[in-house]
Amino acid sequence: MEKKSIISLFWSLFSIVLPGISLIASLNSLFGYDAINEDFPTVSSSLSTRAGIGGEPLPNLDDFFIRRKVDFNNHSEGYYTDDQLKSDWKGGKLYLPNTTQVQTVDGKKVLASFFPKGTWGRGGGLNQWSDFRDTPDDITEIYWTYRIKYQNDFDWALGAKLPGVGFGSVQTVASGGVGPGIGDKGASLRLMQEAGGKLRMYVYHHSMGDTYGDDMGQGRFGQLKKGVWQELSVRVVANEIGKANGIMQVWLDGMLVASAQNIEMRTATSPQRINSLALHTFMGGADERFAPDRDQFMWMDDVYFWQYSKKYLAANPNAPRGLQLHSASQKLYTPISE
Ligand SMILES: [Ca+2]
Repeated sequence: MEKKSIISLFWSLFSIVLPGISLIASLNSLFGYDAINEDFPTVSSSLSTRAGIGGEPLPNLDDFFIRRKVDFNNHSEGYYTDDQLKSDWKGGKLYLPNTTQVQTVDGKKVLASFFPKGTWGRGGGLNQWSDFRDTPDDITEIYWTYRIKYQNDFDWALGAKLPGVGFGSVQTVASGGVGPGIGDKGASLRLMQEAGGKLRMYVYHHSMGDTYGDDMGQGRFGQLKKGVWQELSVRVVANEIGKANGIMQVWLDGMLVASAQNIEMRTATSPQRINSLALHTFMGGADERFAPDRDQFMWMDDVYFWQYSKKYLAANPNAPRGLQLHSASQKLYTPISE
């Protein structure tokens, strides 16, 4: 009884202290781009402590500044709820009817995108936006990493969206065929799963000549598999104003599979920072060519939006930063690297 009270007192104190630490980190970051390279040892080590309580193996979280970590482990199975979505992503609302579920797959709680046969767009999967409003809008370089698995007989159809980011607020992000050009809207940078399980960049940017997103000259790349977990990572770095020199790089299972350095994500008058989070897994496109020929699932887990910590960058001068490209020979080190 007494021991229980002490533990509950500890947790009460812990839950008060944690948001306080995050707030301090947020305030630090208000001072602009350089704040990305500020050290966040307090935040990182508290994340380590918190994750360590579960007894799960840990990457060295001191090496990362984690903007979002979503593992679905504390959710009950069943249809994904607005409350779960909000607690995972700090905002957003599920489109209805929602088909996304929390399931246990290979012994792990994961997010299951369900695509009913013959549907596309909002017929299945996630079609949500969220944002980084809980952290200040100072992000000009970010990585995202997650595990992904397609069911054994998944029908790739003509393609589906995969998660990404947007510049500026959700309301002003360019997507859904607004081109050519995007005016003063914010760029959006996502991947698409294409026919045959290939990948493609899907970018709305300021020098865009087409109505829909651009592949930035990268064509189709990589090869997604069915029936196995794969690790997908993307890196985005904002361009210098007046130059189309922004970066997008993609890794599949640790191998660099595409690398673009020709993206104009911002102009002098458009949104400058990465504020928005595209939680997109839907099939499409906007017609039946994107519809699967069967009911099917795609699973995701351990979704991180992250940056390297200042401590890590200082200790690893060869780690790319800013407008430096990550080379193919350098192994990508992520919060879920094994
Ligand atoms: Ca999980």
